[in-house]
Formats: sequence, structure tokens, C-alpha cells
Amino acid sequence: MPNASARLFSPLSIKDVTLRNRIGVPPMCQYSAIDGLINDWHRAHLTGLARGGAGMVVVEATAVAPEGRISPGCTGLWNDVQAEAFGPVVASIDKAGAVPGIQIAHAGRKASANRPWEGDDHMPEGDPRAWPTIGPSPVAFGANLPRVPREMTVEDIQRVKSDFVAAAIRARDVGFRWLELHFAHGYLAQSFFSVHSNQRSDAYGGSLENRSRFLLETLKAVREVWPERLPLTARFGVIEFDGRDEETLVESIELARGFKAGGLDLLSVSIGFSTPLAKIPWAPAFLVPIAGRVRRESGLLVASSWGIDNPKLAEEAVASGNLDQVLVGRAHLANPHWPYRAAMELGLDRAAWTLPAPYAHWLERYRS
Ligand code: 8CM
Repeated sequence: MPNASARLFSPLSIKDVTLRNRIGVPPMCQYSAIDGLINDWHRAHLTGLARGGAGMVVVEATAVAPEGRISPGCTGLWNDVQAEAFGPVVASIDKAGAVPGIQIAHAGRKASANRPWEGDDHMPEGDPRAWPTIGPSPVAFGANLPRVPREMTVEDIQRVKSDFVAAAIRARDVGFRWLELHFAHGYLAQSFFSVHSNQRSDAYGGSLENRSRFLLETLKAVREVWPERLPLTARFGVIEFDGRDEETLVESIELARGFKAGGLDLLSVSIGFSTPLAKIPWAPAFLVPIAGRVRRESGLLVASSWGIDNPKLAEEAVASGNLDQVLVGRAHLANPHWPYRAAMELGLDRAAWTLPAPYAHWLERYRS
């Protein structure tokens, strides 16, 4: 008997937004923008993913300030010209039946790097394309990212928070219906939370409460401008795999409860990437049980990713109650029609005509 009731293909409603299934495309940097402007490469890429059937497509880490870009090729949302360039991208994702989302980000001490195919390392300080980096403390990440950031003043902290707010307003006004705050992967927000990068002795460092402050204040400020009826989410690294994992997880779950109280609608559970010394136990879907624990102990809806390229693992992650949404990244690069393949593998090939909905539903949209 075909499994005609796969949980992976059940809709997910959050406030006024309904995703046609539990498959999401997480933000994936293309390093192909000039001056932060999104272009036709991104539009073709993101539209392809949207028409492939995912319920949601999130635009790559988009910088809230020029110095917050990971590389010179990152997209930005720090001015109105950039915002305007997003218009056709949003319309195109939307028309293909996926909910258009965007991740807004500040790369902190990991900013000012070469693109992956240029070395994925910090541009040398004398490089005319490089810019000075900032962070909670003057501590470098190390390894390929050796540059020491300038310690942020409280004025810097206020400015970056208002940069997040301004970017959220632009994202709202250009029609995005899903906003993700990049609080993960060792970038600025995660670096406030992590003891690997935060050695401050003021209100933004030290205790769990203080290390959480930048993240909770940014969430609160963005929540005030992001429409109440639209999902506000964050990606956050709940664990580092640095040998103090239980302690970090307990702290992360406490922060996740704070996120929930602060109006977050869903947490994208990821890895901290705060130290090059981490020993990450890569394996298919290895983060799913950890995300499930965060879900149970925080009461938040959760999504997660990492090595979920097998449809049966994706289905199991939802059916087991560990994830509300499965983020399929690299497998989507390999096959933008991954949801269709998943439907076939899960025995839903008949239903597939209506379910990743794209094919019928998408044509319906193009008829007008
Ligand atoms: C690139 C940019 C931003 C991110 C990223 C990457 C690559 C891998 C990853 O996260 O895990 O958050």
C-alpha cells in the first residue's frame, strides 16, 4: 500500500502562512551578488527550487550592513536599491507556490572572507576588497579566519540591532512572508552567545543572561516591526561539539525558551561553528534527535537540516515528532525537484500530481 499520508507532505500553518509541505529550502549562499544586489542568477536559482515543490524557499544570508557580509559576493538589504532588486525574486518564488523567506545576517568576526572557490579564508588585511571586522571581543575564530575583530562598543551593538530592524522592514515591504534571523554558525549573534568568542565583562558578556542579551534584544526589536501575522524564525547553533555539549545544550534550551517568550515562531536548530576545534559527528540526520529535544524542552516549533537527503529519513524526522519542518539544502542543489523524488520514494507518486502541488497548482498561477 502506498503511504498516502506521508507527514512530510502535510501542510504546516504558522499564523497566517500555510506551507504546502514540511520540506524547506534553507538559506544557501551563492556568493554571486555585486554590491549586495540580488540578480538574475539568484532569481533563476530560487525560482527553480520553488517550482521543485518545497513549501518554503529562504534566500541566502543577506547582510544587514556592508561589513556584515561574509564575502564581497553576498547579498545585502542595507539600502533601498537592494530592497527593490528583491521584488521580482519574491514574486517569482511566490508564483511557483513556495512561501518566500529571507535570512538576515551579520557575519561579525567571520566577515570579509574570500568566496569558497577563492579559498574560503579571510582576505588579507591589505586587500583592497577587505574591510575591518567587528565582534563582541577581540578574539579571532582561527584556522582559515585568523583576523582579530574590533571589540564592539555599546553604540556598535545598538547600531547593528537597528540595522537588523531596517533590513526586516525592507524585507516586509518587498513582500517576504517568512523572516529568519541568522543567530547561528559563529556569525555575530552566535558569537555573542558563545564563550569561545565572548569575553566581555559588561551587560553583553559573562552570564548566560548577558550572553543571550544581544540575541533577545535583536529579536524583540525585529518583532516590533515584523507583522504579527507572519512567521518570525531564527537559525541558532544549539551545540558546538567542543566537549562541553550538555552544558551548551542546556543553555541553548534556556535561550530557546526566551525566544519563544519573545515571539519567535520557529527555531531552525543548527550547530554553533564557534571554534575550528569542534569535532562534529557528521552522519545522516545526526542533528534530528537533538532538535527533537530542543522542541520538547522549549515548546517551540523546530526545523533542522544537515545530511537529510534521504526522503525516508526526512519522513521519519517529522513522523517521530522530532521536527516540524525538514530543511533540505545540498540535496536540493543536486536536484531542485527533490520533493518530487521524495514523493515517489514515499509511494506518493499518484498524489504527487497534486501534492508538492507545484505542477497543477503552479500552472494554475501562471494561467492568469
Ligand atoms: C555559508 C554562509 C552562511 C552560513 C553557512 C555557510 C556555509 C555553511 C554553513 O552555514 O553551515 O550560515
